[in-house]
Order: sequence, then C-alpha cells, then structure tokens
Amino acid sequence: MYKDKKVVVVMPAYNAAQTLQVTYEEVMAQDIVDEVIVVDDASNDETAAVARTLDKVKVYVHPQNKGYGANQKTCYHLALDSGADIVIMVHPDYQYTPKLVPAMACLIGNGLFHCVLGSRILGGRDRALKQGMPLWKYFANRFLTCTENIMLGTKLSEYHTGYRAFSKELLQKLPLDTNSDDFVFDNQVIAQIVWFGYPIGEISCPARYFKEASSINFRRSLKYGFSCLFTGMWFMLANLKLVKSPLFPPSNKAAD
Ligand SMILES: Nc1nc2c(ncn2[C@@H]2O[C@H](COP(=O)(O)OP(=O)(O)O)[C@@H](O)[C@H]2O)c(=O)[nH]1
Ligand SMILES: [Mg+2]
Repeated sequence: MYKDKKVVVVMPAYNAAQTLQVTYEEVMAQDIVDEVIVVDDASNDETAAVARTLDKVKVYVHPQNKGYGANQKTCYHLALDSGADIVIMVHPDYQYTPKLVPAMACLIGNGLFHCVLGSRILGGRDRALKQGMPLWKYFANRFLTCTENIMLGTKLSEYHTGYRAFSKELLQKLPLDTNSDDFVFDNQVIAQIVWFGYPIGEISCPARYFKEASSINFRRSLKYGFSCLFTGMWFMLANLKLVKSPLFPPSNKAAD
C-alpha cells in the first residue's frame, strides 16, 4: 500500500524462468507491493511453474503466444480487476532494478504524475552504454527518441524503456485494446498519454544487460523501429485532423 492506495506490480513474462524469482524477491523486498501479477505468454520454459511457487502472485497463462503488447493488455486488465490504484510494470528478466518501485509509486500516489518511466538514458554520460546496452540499440534508441520528441512535441529522454508506472485513472482512460499486440504497444501507449495531455515523469534507472535480459534480435528491432516512426507520423496526422485513428480518438485533454 502507498497512502491507502493498492500497489500492483505486473510482469509480462516470456521465457523468464531463470530470472523471475530473483526479480520477484527484489520487488517484494520493497515492502509497499500488495500483489504481483505474472502473465505468461505461453513460454517454452518453466515460467508458469516458477510463478506458481511464489507467494502473493496471481498467475495467468495465455493459451497461445500472443505477443508482448497482448501480454500487457492482459496484465492491465487483471490489475484493474483486482482493484489496483497504482500499477507498475517490471520486466521479469531482471533488467531493470525493482528498487525504484517505491519512488515510482510515490510519484503516482502523491498525484504528481499519472505515468512515470524508468529511464536508462537520464543521468551520467553514456550511462546505458556503460551498463552494457549494445551500441546499435543505443543509437537506435537515441535516434528514435529524438525523432519522436520532434513529432510529438515532447522532451522525454527515452521512449523505449519497459519500466513504467501508471495510475488507475490513466489505464482506464487509454484505449489500450486498440493498440498492437507486438512490441510497438509500448510506443503507442506513450503516444496516447501525450495525446490525452498527461505529463510524464521520468526517473533515472540503472539497467543490466546479460543474455537472459535481452532476446529481441536485429530483425525484430528493425520492425519495431519502423513501427515507432509510423506511430509518430500517425499521431501528427491525427493531430492535424488529416486522419482518424482509434489509437488517437478525439477527446478532452487532461489538465496538467
Ligand atoms: N509476451 C511476449 N513477450 C516477449 C516476447 N518476446 C520477448 N518478450 C518480452 O519482452 C520484453 C522485452 O524483451 P527483451 O528481449 O528483454 O528486450 P530488450 O531488453 O529491450 O533487449 C521482455 O520482458 C521479454 O520477456 C514474446 O514473444 N511474447
Ligand atoms: Mg529485457
């Protein structure tokens, strides 16, 4: 609980058997987490079996592999159904430190932000690179972030982090089910938050790079990159009222 608000951590899992337990233990060590929801996207390993051994964990298994975006859709539906006020996505690959969970919950729970991102880029010089982010991923991240900042009129340090916290109100407002079932879901979520006029908080986040924490290959990353640019272009066209998109419906913008 954070100030009477229920804190739920969601973990979209795919082949995370090796790292799920250590991630979970560090999440629970933060004391303020009321419940953890693990959604297993039909992994080929023991992810679901490991998840079922953990206390305070609700496990849901997709009957077949649906993708990272579809996995998050299930995560957020389950979290809202279980009465969450603050929802924090932590990847179960132990890439992002769960030690930031209280700070992120605090920024949401105090009403300062409806969305907080853990940024691998904010902070010292070339931090992400020093922590082991591959050079091509770093430059792709910087290029895409810079381009999307221009297209969406934002000043975020990165669009591509998988460490995110949301208020219940924001999750209820965003048309998440219209988004992709693939990796670009993450990008569409940020674009929608900007579309609805919500400010986004960022916290500098240490990240680790090792084999189990990074499985997306170059080909899938390329598809993701083009899909991000497409999301930004679609945002601009919808903003100019040149196209209609269910991703960006006409709406009253939120007050800051
Ligand atoms: N649901 C689902 N998740 C996936 C799939 N492939 C990767 N992921 C998850 O997507 C997240 C990001 O992938 P990852 O390989 O860690 O990317 P990176 O850390 O950015 O290099 C991780 O939590 C993976 O478990 C998939 O096919 N389905
Ligand atoms: Mg990862």
